[in-house]
Amino acid sequence: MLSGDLLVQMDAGLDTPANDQARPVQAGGFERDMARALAVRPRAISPKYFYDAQGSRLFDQICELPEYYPTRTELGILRDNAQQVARQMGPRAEIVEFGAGSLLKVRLLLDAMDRPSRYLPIDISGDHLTASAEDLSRDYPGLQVKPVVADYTQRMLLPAALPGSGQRVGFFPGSTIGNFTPDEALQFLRGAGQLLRGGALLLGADLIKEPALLHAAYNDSQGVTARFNLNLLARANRELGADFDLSQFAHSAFYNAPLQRIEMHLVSRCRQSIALAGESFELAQGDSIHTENSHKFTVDSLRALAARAGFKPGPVWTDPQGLFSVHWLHAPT
Ligand code: AVJ
Repeated sequence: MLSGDLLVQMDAGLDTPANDQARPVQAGGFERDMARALAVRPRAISPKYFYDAQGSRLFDQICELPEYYPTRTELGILRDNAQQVARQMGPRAEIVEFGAGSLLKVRLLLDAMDRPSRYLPIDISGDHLTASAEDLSRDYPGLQVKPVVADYTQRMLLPAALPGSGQRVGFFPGSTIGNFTPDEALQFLRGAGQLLRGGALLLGADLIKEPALLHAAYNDSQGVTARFNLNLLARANRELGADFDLSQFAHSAFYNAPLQRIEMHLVSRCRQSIALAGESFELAQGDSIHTENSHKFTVDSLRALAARAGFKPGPVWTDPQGLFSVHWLHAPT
């Protein structure tokens, strides 16, 4: 059953540092942040702007690439351990998904669970969310599906627990936690701990590995990741009337070992100036715009981070090659 109205939240007016970043990404935020990205040193923008319709399509293609192991590895871990995960959840549990991307992943959970009570997918994109929620609802007639349009990096509130429901379980797959800086990750986890009080968080985290494997995953031979990265500039041209010449920017992705993260950049191939928001921005040859960090973890570093946010680490599941990890984390009581 798709429950009545769509719960829409902007922000609760609380003073988190990045608060202004998150309001309707659609309205004004992108133009201001893109202009700021070109004005600050080092030049940098949040990876959340990758995901317009075209960017989301390209991301789906990334997930199918032979070199991009995280998606299929995490799916394999969830499939192989669905019974154990379902046992942790217990009867009538409610799932709160942060960034309702892959309905495939939550289906693996729902199929194994004992009478799930409700599914609350949280996403910034309302259109996408409503369509996905309707699809899922059709396939799980006994399940209440209640989409929440919100930016989960901001403080937010959830509907009260249903009478007779089991524990509330957060689901944050895909190693999206890796997009945050360590401080932002801590802040996110603290917020999630409050929303999930007394329940748990099921979290996917990509693991540190041989740099060549990481490099290949972000430099695929078909160039899909490069198109995904460059789509940020194409989006700025489409939505903001900017004049980026995509052929004059190179995709760059590398593993920064000391900081344990993949960095993606767009590097200017020449000296050029960009018109955006009534201003002009100069780039020298070799100047980069930092577009994404994707932090990698060890099982222990992830558990230590979660513990700092008040979670009590529980079981961890990995694949036989140790590429990816899925963590059960008990929320504070
Ligand atoms: C969705 C953030 C987990 O960091 O691997 C894939 C995004 N960027 N290829 C990741 C991404 C380039 C992805 N996350």
